[in-house]
Amino acid sequence: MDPKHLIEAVQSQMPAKRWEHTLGVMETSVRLAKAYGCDPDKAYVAAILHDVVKYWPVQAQGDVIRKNGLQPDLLDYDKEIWHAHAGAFVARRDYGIDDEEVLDAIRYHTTGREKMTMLEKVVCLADYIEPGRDFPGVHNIREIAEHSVEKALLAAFDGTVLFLVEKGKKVYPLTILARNGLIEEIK
Ligand code: DGI
Ligand code: FE
Ligand code: FE
Ligand code: FE
Repeated sequence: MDPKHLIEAVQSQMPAKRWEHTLGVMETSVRLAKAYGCDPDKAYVAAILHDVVKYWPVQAQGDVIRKNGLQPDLLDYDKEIWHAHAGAFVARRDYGIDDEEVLDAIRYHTTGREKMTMLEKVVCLADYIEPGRDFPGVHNIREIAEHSVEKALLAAFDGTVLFLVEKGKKVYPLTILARNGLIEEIK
C-alpha cells in the first residue's frame, strides 16, 4: 500500500481525536528518529499503524490474539495493552507491512520489552510525548527527550508503573523488563 492509501485506510479505523494523536506520533517519531539515528521512514510507517486496532471492540482485539497464537498471557493483563500486539498482526495481514523492525515497533509500543531497538524506543516515546498529550509530568519527559531517549522513556515507564500500582492493576512483565533494561543502559 502506498503511503497515501495507507493513511486513508488507517484513518478510517478510528475517531478524529485518535487520528490527531496518530498524526502527532508520526511527526514526533520522525523527529526523534532523525535525532537518535534510526530510519525515519520506518518510524513514519510504524507511527501510522501503531494504534490501528485501538478502536476495535476489545473482544475483536482479544480474538486476534487468541486465534493467531500471539502471546496468550496478554489476555491475563489489562485490555489496554492488547491493541499493540494485535495491531502488529493486523499491520502485516491487512496492510501488507512485512518489515520486522516496523512490526516490532508497533508490537512493543505500549509494553516495551527487554533490549528495545532504537526504532522501538523512538515510537514508544513519541506515543508518550506527541504534542497532543497532556498528563502530569509530560513536560518533564519532553525536556529529557531532548538529550536522552533512554532517560525519557525510563521516566515515562516509571509514570506508567506508578499509575498501574496506584490503580491496583497488574504490570505486564515486559514493561518491568523494559524499565530494568533502560536503567542498565543509562548506567
Ligand atoms: O494507545 P495509547 O493510548 O496511545 O497509548 P499506549 O498504547 O501506550 O497505551 C497505554 C495504556 O496502557 C496506559 O493507559 C497504561 C496501560 N497499561 C496497562 N497495563 C500496562 C499498560 N502500559 C504498560 N506499559 N504496561 C502495562 O503492563
Ligand atoms: Fe497505543
Ligand atoms: Fe498511541
Ligand atoms: Fe521547558
